[in-house]
Amino acid sequence: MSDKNNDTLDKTSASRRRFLQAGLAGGAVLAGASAARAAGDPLITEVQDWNRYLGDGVDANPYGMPSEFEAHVVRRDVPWLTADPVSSINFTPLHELDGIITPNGVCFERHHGGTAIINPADHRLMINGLVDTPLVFTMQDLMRFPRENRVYFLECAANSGMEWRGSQLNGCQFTHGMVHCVAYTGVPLKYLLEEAGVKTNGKWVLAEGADAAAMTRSIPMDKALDDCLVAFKMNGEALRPEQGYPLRLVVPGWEGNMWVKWLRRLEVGDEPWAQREETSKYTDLLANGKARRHTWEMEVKSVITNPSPQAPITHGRGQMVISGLAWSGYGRIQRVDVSIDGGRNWQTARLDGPSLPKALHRFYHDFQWDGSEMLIQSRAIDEGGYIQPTKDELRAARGENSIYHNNGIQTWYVKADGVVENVEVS
Ligand SMILES: Nc1nc2c(c(=O)[nH]1)N[C@H]1C(S)=C(S)[C@@H](COP(=O)(O)O)O[C@H]1N2
Ligand SMILES: [Mo]
Repeated sequence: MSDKNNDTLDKTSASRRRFLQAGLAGGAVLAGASAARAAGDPLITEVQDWNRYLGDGVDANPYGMPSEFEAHVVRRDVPWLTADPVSSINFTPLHELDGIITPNGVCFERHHGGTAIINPADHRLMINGLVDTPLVFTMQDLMRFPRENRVYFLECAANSGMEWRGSQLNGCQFTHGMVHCVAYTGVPLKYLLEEAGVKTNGKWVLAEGADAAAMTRSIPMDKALDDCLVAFKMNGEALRPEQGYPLRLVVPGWEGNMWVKWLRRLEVGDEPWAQREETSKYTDLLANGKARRHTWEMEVKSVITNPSPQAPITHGRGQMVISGLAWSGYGRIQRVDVSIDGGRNWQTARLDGPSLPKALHRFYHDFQWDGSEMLIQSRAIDEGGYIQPTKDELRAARGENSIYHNNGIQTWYVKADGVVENVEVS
């Protein structure tokens, strides 16, 4: 009798397992989400305060802020990297975000001389050097030029730099959080240069910031005329002060350092200027003692944002989602592969959301976790066919002295209890 019952039970649970596997897309039956389980739950059986009392009126928040329960979703820094906050860096909380757009309040900040506070009425943009007519624009002048809206990622060349010699920081916010992706509104730089009239020997543009660091970078004329923007809005509203209010240069796909904030001057010249930020910094020292310079493009890269060390698995085995970001300074992402066994086997992930050139792409891998340890990795391929390298491949090509342009494949070690650690496999 009891044997029979056990048989029946076994059959039931076996067929239920099959259903869970086959019924992924429907998602109707999820472990832990059944109505029966909620039967004695006071959150179901009793009326809650927020259901009983009136809430705040429309005047409570003239400028809306995230829910108080999202207070942990903030930029964070790494104390040993942040000896002096005016020349430092904080990181985007990638593991708390989804989709492809970074909310303005959590875009990572990198500044060399603190945040300049500029009244737009006092801001000027000068174009000088090898031009027919040197010009000075007010913000109002700029509003008279045709403007465009485009979504781009900005990645600091030093993103993942602390991981060159081995895994170190425990969280994708810290290993990969020097990136954000924003919808910019701005005037194509080409229109402003055309207005000034670039002389035939004008081959380079020096962009200069109005901050205390007066950041300067040389940009080749081809790029300046191609897709650069002089932007004043991010995600529909004015740039945040930290992001260069009232004006910043957008240099799509190229290293963040060139995206000069608080943009005050563009000088046209016939050769690069060899400024600090393109000689002693933002060059890549190779094993043979020579340095790569003018390494502008941010090459194809990806990272799994969930699960990750700051975002462990808390729901147990069964149906789950691996999620992450992929991007390439050369264009669109064509494909992302995900591995759960340290790169031995790969599955094609599902790209979702707009696929825009030089923007973040969101990927998902929906699968059944059997509860055993995993070494999870993602590997992106861009539309040019460039495949994201392993960290070993990267070191074989560039040695171990580099800081910048680390686009190697990241590994997260997921333990059976769902806790995640930053590791490397070779
Ligand atoms: N004027 C100015 N522009 C600047 C910087 C700066 O310190 N001053 N930092 C650069 C660096 S190194 C990076 S990575 C990006 C960071 O942009 P964000 O603060 O919007 O993330 O801005 C760049 N533009
Ligand atoms: Mo940077």
